[in-house]
Amino acid sequence: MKALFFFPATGYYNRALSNPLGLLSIASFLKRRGHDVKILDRNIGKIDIRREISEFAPDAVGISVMSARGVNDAVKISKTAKDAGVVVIWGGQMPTLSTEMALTCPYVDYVAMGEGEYVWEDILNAVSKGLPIADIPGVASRGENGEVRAVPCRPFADLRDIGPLDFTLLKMEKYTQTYLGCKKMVYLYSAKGCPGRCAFCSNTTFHKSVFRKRPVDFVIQELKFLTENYGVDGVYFSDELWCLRREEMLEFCRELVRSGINIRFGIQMRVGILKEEDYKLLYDCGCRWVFFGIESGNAEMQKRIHKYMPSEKIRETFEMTDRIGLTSFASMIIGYPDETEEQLRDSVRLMNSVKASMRPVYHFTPLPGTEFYREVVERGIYEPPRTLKKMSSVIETESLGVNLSKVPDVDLKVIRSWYNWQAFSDKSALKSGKKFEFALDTIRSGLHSISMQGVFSFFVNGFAAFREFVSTFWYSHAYPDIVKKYELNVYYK
Ligand code: B12
Ligand code: SF4
Repeated sequence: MKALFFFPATGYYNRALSNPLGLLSIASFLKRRGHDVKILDRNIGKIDIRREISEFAPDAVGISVMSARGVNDAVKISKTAKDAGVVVIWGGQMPTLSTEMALTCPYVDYVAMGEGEYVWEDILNAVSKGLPIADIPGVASRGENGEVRAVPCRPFADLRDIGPLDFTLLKMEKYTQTYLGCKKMVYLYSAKGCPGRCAFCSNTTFHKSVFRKRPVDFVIQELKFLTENYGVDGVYFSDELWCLRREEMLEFCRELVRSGINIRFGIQMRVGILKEEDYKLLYDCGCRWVFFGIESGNAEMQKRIHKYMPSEKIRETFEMTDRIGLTSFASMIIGYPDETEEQLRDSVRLMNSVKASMRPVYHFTPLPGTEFYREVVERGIYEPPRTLKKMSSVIETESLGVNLSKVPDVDLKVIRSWYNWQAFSDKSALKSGKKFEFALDTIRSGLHSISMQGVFSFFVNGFAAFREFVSTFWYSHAYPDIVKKYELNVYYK
């Protein structure tokens, strides 16, 4: 059977293009099972949807909708596929967490919820035998009266059964980017989920707070393939949590050294799991950056978001990574529901007292599938978008969509812009010591990403990038009173 997968265009996006791992995993799995598969990423190059569908003649079209950003293009692809008479299935985070909303699109036949590998295999088998798709575990559909009917998902798959990624299914050369000293960095995943229950994060719903590590031999095999065939010299492990147990780290390091692969990599970790000697070992094996979500510096807020991370422990961790020479990221969320100026000041204080190289700050966004989303909707203080069109205008976490805190909008914008500007104007402490490394990486990857989508998009997206730059500059320079109020410019030793 033939399956054609699309990754929708996200429009203007200030980050580099990155290889769609979810679709790659599904397609690799199906290919190994004898199906004919193709992945088309609408973010790289111009893709004529109609022509591709007519030439490939798929039995079903799958669209990966990661967030609200992909919705507009996903609708466009779905309409074209439906016009061609092909079954259309949406999957990924957005349709899993907002299933009813996804099914309001008249061109979507089904939503496949959760992990896509086995449900797709079932769908292709059903299509080949003419059996009903709506009865398959993990499939949601509209009933006769328009009501949503969802069959519960299978239990999570064993990641060994899902198998390794087949990178030949993507144009990997289009996705390599410069990043923190790497000339050709790509995304890879080595784990799924996280045992955490943070109130703002959809991991609790999507991964049911279950952490699963991929077999290390798959990851090593993939690293080998990437380095040998595409000259990849860096990998960003995009897992929510790279490792939960020290033994997993030890096993990876041992196997990486044994393989002889020479690569730089970055990971996302939680404070308190690894010790200094572990980070030292990771550094010796090629790890160069570690991302920590510290989320808030206020004890009460830490409790409310279920992070329970003492500030002292956070500071110790950053001192440790600093001593080792790792580039470290301390990431914070601002504008939580009911957050006060005092609580925000505590966050700024913590941010400015940790020895982090970079301090990314994100605006709180009520994401479907999260505890905060349910809470603010129930309390009636947040009116979620009721249509796909409205939903697609929500730019999660990067811009201030809705402010549910007790802090004025402008304060939130100044705080985020302040830290962004510090990174952009080279006032961060990147460990490579290269001048304006972050700014140059951002500009290079931004230009690469917007140049991929054709001349018209280049100008539209270029203008959006320019507007964002001006806004960051403005908010970080034009409000000295707010900078003073939160002591944004006071860094502690
Ligand atoms: C890597 C990553 C990125 C990369 C994207 C790389 C890429 N091109 O795929 C970058 C950095 C560019 C990125 C950007 C954004 N991201 Co992001 N990202 C992630 C991250 C950390 C990992 C995703 C991943 O690759 N996982 C590994 C693969 C194997 O799993 P998967 O993607 O979930 O795919 C499986 C299933 O979802 C399903 N599936 C996927 N596609 C399809 C399609 C079909 C048809 C079917 C049936 C099934 C299916 O099957 C797959 C295999 O099992 C997740 C968190 C997470 N760990 O899930 C956040 C996450 C998906 N991102 C998120 C957000 C908010 C964003 C941004 C909006 C951030 C921003 N402010 O700009 C943008 C949106 C970009 C977009 N395209 O819409 C949220 C989404 C929340 C939501 N939807 O409500 C997440 C969940 C993080 C979080 N907890 O908040 N992201
Ligand atoms: S925010 Fe991070 S630590 Fe918290 S639940 Fe989500 S993935 Fe886990």
